[in-house]
Amino acid sequence: MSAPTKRVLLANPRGYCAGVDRAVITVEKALETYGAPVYVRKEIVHNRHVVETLRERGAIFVDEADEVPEGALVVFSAHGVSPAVHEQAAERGLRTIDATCPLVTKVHFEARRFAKEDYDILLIGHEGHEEVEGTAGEAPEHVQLVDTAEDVAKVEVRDPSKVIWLSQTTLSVDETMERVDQLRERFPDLQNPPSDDICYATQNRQVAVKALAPECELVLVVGSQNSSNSKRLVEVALQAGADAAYLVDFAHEVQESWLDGVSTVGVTSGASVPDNLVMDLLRWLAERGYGQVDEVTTANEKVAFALPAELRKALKA
Ligand code: 2E4
Ligand code: SF4
Repeated sequence: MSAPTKRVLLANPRGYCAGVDRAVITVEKALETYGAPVYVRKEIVHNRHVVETLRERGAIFVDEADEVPEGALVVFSAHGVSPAVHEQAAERGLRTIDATCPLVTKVHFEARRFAKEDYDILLIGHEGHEEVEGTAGEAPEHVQLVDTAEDVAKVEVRDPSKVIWLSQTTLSVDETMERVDQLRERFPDLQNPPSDDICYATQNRQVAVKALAPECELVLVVGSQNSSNSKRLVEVALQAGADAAYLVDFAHEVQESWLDGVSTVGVTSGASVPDNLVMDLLRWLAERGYGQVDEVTTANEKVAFALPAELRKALKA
């Protein structure tokens, strides 16, 4: 009997989204334009390789704006910041470039708008994640964070006819809808956001991994441990029928034993992952007999965002 064919199913879309591309280019251009060091509040995107590469070029990553020397230049990460962080930066006389993804900014607008209309806002998202800290910070008096199913029972609202849910941009679509159903059982008049908060890139990457996972004994997701959207791809792959799924930053982290008895390996990557890391993984797999690569395409992305206005102005000058 001949051995079963070994192959890779490669998800498309995968990797960089428009918001990450913009944020990474923002730091690169800031370094070129102003010279090192350029301070960056938090990781510009949640990817070890990206952060290390920018650090080598002169970016200094800090946790808070008060670690930046007065008058220096600081870039805010793609995940967004609360108004309090903008105020803190202004107090220290910092020059700022805001690399918040426009699709995160859209959710900030929604939070401000519904707070102004005096809604109770139920923000579905992961406790402690920078993005929900920024969004909630737009209207702390009006926002309650709903992370787990247990949180649903803890919610208290002033007027059950004036409640809306919003969400983090990088959640699992299915899990979020579960949470919404649970919330709606408690608050039947719960309103939906005016448009999807889970962004196009998050949704497209989940659809692509769902399409290939049922055929895979193993799915490898390239991405970092602190990357919400990358972690969700592992969960979605498992829910869609993959026998096993793992998150790895680099090809060398894949354990040979994961390949035992595997004929089809699914490969994808999070929205913060440069494609050269996926190419490294494909080479690593080819060296082990998985040289046949078939792409599974479920969407054709054409989204692009202009660079932050502060930077465009400087580049024109
Ligand atoms: C900003 C918003 O949010 P997550 O942890 O998935 O961030 P990551 O940096 O991995 O991905 C890019 C990104 C940035 C996603 N949403
Ligand atoms: Fe923006 Fe979506 Fe990319 Fe996040 S994953 S940076 S919200 S496009």
